[in-house]
Amino acid sequence: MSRKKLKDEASIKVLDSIKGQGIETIWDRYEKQEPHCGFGLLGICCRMCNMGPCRIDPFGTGPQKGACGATADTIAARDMARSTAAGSASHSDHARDLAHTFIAIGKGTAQGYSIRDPNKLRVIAREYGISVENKKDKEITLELGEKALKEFGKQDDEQLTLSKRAPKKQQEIWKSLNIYPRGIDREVVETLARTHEGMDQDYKNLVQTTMRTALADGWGGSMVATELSDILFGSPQPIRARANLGVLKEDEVNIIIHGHEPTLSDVIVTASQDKELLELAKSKGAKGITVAGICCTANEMLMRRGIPVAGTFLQQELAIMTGAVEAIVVDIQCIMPGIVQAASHFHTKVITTSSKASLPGVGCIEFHEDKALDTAKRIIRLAVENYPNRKQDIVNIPKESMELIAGFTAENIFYNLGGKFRASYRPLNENIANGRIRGVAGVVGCDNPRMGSGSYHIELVKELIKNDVLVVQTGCAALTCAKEGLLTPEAAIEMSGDGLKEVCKTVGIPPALHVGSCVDNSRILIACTEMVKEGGIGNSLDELPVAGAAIEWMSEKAMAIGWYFVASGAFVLFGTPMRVAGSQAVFDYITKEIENIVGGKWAFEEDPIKAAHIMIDHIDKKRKALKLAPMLYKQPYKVAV
Ligand code: BF8
Repeated sequence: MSRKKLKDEASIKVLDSIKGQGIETIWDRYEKQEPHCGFGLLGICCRMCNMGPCRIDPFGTGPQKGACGATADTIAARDMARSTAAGSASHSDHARDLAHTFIAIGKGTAQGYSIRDPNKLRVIAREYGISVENKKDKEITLELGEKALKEFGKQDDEQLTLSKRAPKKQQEIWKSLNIYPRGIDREVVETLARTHEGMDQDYKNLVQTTMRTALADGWGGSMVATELSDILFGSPQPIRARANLGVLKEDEVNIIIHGHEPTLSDVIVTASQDKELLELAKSKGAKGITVAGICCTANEMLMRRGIPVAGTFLQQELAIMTGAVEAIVVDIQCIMPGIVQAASHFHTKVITTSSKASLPGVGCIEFHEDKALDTAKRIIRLAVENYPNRKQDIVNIPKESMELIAGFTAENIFYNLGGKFRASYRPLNENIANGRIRGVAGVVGCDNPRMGSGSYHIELVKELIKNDVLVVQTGCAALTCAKEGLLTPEAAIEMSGDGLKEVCKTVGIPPALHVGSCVDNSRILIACTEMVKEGGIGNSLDELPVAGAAIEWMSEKAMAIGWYFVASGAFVLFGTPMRVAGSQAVFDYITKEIENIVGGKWAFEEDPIKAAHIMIDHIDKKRKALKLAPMLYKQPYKVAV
């Protein structure tokens, strides 16, 4: 069933090629899980203590309380809070590792790194209160790394990126609601403590801690990860590349980099050009070395170095099944255990590099900054030496790959919209105000076999741009839409509404802008803040004609992202409710009532066309409240929802 919604030709071809060989994929395993447990889906199964698991009867005839007396409201809200804390912890721990890398660079113990954006180093250092006058990069890098690291452990003080950047109105709301986050670690720990058996039982209070923890991530952990990555690996600039399995090469050594932290992958990309290793590859019969990415490591390397993208989360096993991958090198997050089983049918070596993400039976070449280049070379050598083991007769690389433009940021986007003579958000705000652009939508997050296996993102984005909504994208949603050609300027001409087409054509940008990996959703927060600062389309984030969606969301990180946007005043749509539908009270609270409290709220809709129009309706509601001009051009059609 779930495979029927998969529309990606390259993926379908690989799946067809392995038919009848007893090789399992995520779709097979997903289908074996069906029908899924209704209690679990509704969020009314409690596993917090050893009196349970306790289940609440959703039809009202069976038990309505767990053994301790917990209701569906407590159980659902508690589960949501814990998941959001896990998601926030994942993004933020990624940021912490980068801070450690900065310290290592500053101390001169890191190997193979240089600061690629010294200007941004100084800008961010100043923001952190570090004096930069007459100081060398190394010195500032050390101080910034140490300061950034301190953000995690703050007990009562505010995080700097948040207090200095978030719009005033949002900060006042957070203070009045007692959801102004303190240090990242404190918020995550407190959420875990508050969700222990016998602790917080009031669902509204639990939603409060959920929002505070997510805000600590969005305006803190994730934002720190983005800024430090820009400084270290270079601030992205629009760059052309290609995406989909067709980027793998039949006659070269193919190495997949997969995960989220680019600290090792960046050095792998550099080392793949090493003369000695290229010679070694030739001696083994390969014409060269191709490094291609999967998931957010792909996004990080794509937007900074133009590295091709092999695929999304759902394509990690499929890349191996082309038979043409010598090594898949994984760091952290979104690494399916299934890749080990997939690799066992082929010659591919799976290499883990972090002690935080170990796979049973798989060798780890642990990454440490002081030996980064040596480690990268060792990994590449292993891959190259594995090339003769490739069975050329079973190699099946689909030809599909698509051109894309990646690398837009909150900083460079105004150059692209206004040109160097008008480098501000004014052109964007003006075109929203005058009705050429209806508003802006973030379409982000995972691809999920429960949903459209990526196809829902594509349908959603096509419907949005057709109705003059400018789209910004991160994560696997961005990679999925890239494969469909939506991240090209041509998509504006072929698929956008007349107003959006006019703007994109004038400045030569795609109607869907790639703004990075999942931690880079923080860029969208900053871009929205800049839109507020520029004026004319809302005085705070909740007034802007914007909306967000992670229609195929899968990971807990997506929940953290969704929550920090809602708490910041945005409208956020997920395809399925976050395991809270078993509590009517929690469901109503987060989809309705909460809008009067923080300005943002949730919506849940699986049908991508309906989802697009729910978002468009929200954008139109905001336009109306702001008394903006009617849309300039008649729209193609409007779906009644
Ligand atoms: O962090 S979009 S599947 S890769 S969780 Fe994972 Fe989801 Fe992809 Fe990036 Ni984000």
